[in-house]
Amino acid sequence: MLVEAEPYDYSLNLAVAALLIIDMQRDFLEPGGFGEMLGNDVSQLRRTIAPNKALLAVWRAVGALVIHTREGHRPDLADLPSAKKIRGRGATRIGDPGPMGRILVRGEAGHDIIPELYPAAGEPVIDKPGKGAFFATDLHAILQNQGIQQLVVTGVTTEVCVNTTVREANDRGYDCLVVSDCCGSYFPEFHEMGLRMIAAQGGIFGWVAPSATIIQALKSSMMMKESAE
Ligand code: TIU
Repeated sequence: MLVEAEPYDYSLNLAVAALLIIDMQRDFLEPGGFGEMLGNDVSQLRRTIAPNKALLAVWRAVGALVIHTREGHRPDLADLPSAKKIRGRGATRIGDPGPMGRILVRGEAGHDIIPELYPAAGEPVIDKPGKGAFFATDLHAILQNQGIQQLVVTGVTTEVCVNTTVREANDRGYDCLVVSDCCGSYFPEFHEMGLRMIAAQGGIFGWVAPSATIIQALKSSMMMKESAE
């Protein structure tokens, strides 16, 4: 199916496509977590919840693969580089206690995915120690094992974990379609530029389209499938 996108139509093939939802965690979207600890206004990200919910519902209805990621570290912090721990010179750091448990530590409430987008049984969750979802994870192996070639990418934040992941995916041969309103940044101008950097130069890293266009295409394909049956 063709999805109208920047810089040109994206040819979405659900048999080889996965929806990759990046780091929609309480630590980034709710007060008291890592995002706020870095000095950010978390309300900037919350506008992405409703469109992600709508896209996720339709994606699940068509029966295509959904993968979630979470940024965070082992409780013993053995996988936390000192450079990452001390960066920002903040009073509260990764691993320190916060209102939702230890900041960005696996198993803590703040590290988990927000209830609105909680993974369904059987949907892989990738725990990643870095900004990119491929670094030090089994994401590439999981995608290869399922024959995935296309990634529809959403989540936070546009210029940090979404951009890093899309760049990593691009170099590994995946065609990424980034969903503009399903991504968000603490900085609106970085969100805008983060998306433009992906689609510029003929789609140097991938394609960009709004969720409404993708949802429309998915619903049309479901209707065509039903009428053929
Ligand atoms: N700070 C910021 O914008 N993002 C992160 O630290 N991680 C993700 O983007 N997930």
